[in-house]
Amino acid sequence: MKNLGSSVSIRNGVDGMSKSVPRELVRSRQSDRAVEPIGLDAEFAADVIAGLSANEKALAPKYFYDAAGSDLFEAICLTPEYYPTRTETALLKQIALEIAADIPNRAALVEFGSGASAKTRVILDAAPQIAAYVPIDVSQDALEKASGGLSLDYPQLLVAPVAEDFNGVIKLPAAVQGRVKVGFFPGSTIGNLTQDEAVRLLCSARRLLGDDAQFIIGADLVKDEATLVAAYNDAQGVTARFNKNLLIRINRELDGDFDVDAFDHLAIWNAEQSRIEMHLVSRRDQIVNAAKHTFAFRRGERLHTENSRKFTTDSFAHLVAQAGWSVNRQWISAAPHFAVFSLRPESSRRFRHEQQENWKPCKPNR
Ligand code: SAH
Ligand code: AVI
Repeated sequence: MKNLGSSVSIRNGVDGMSKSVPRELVRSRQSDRAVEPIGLDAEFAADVIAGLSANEKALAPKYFYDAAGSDLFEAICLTPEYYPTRTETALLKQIALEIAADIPNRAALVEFGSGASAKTRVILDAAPQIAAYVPIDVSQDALEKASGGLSLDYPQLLVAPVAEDFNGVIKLPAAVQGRVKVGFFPGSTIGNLTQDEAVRLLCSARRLLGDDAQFIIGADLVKDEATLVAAYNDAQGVTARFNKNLLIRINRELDGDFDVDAFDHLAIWNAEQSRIEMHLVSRRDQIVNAAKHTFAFRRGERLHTENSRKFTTDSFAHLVAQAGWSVNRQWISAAPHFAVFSLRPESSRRFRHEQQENWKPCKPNR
C-alpha cells in the first residue's frame, strides 16, 4: 500500500484526544513490511500466482477492495437490484433501540469489514453510551475516509481504526482494553467467507471480544433465485465493473497485462452450496502476464472471484454454534428477507467441552 504522505484526523490512543495522524500509522501491520521498489505487494502477488495457476482459478474477494473497488461497492449498494444494503439499514433503524438497550456504558464497538461505516452510524445514534469504535478493514482508503468522517460527526467518540485482514490475528488497540466489547459484522460479509474461514473468524472474535460481549451480525437469507441473481447482475453493470476492477488492480499493482474487455462478468446461483458465485469468464484463449508469471486462459474458462453465501436462520445458528456463540435474538426484515442476529458467547464450560469433543478451529492458531 502506498504512503500518501498526508494525514487523517482521528480520536485515538489512550487519552482519546483528537489528533492528526499520519496515514501510514493507520495502515496494516501486515502491510507495514517494506513495500518492494516496484510496488508489488508480496501477499497479493503470492495469492495471484497461486490462484491463477490452480486448475480452478480463484482469488480471495478481499482483493476487490482497493480505493476504486470500495467506491464501486458503495455504488452497487445504490443500484435498485442490490437489496441487502437498504434492507439491512432499514431493519437496523427499526431495531436499533432494542440493540442499544443491551449495550453497557462506555462500551467499545468493534466492526469487522467496516467499509464506509454507514450502518455504524445507526448504532451510534441509538447508543450514545458507546465510547469507542474500532473499525477493522483491509481497505485503507475506506478506513481513512470513514474514520475521518466519524471523528468529525461524533466528537466524543474515540475512533481507533485497524487496517488488517480480519481472517488473520487481530490485536485490539490498547485504548479499548478493559471495555465491554460489542462486535458488529453487518452487510452479510460473513457470507463471503468459506465455512472454515467463518468458523475461524467467529472463534477469534469470541476470544477478542471476551465473555461479556455481544456480537451483532447481519446475514442475507435464502430467497427466490431471480431476486438473488438480479442483485449480482444489475442492469447498469456496476457489479460487472466491481468484478472486473480486480483485473485492473492486478494490472496496476502487479504489472499485469489483462485485457479487461476479454472477460465477461458472470454471477450465478449455486443451490447446492446455497451461494451466489461471481466469476470472470475468458472470452477467448489467451495468455496473461502478471506478478512476473504467465497464465493461460482457455475460452470459457472461469476465474472464481467471490462466493456470497445465503443463510437460513437454522444454518446460521449452526454456524455460530461451532465457534462458541449462540443466537440470543434475531430480527428478520420483510421480503426480500435479511436477518440481523445478536449473539452471546456460549458459557465457557460448555464451549470448552465442545472444543474438546469436536474440535480444532477454536484452538488458538498461534
Ligand atoms: N460493512 C459495510 C461494508 C461491507 S463491504 C456494509 O455493511 O455496508 C465489505 C467490507 O469488508 C469492505 O470494506 C472490505 O474492504 C472489507 N473486507 C473484505 N474482506 C476483508 C478481510 N478479509 N479483512 C478485512 N476487511 C475485509
Ligand atoms: C460485501 N459483500 C457482502 C457483498 C456481497 O453481496 O457478497 C459484495 C458484493 N459482491 C457483489 N455485489 C456485492
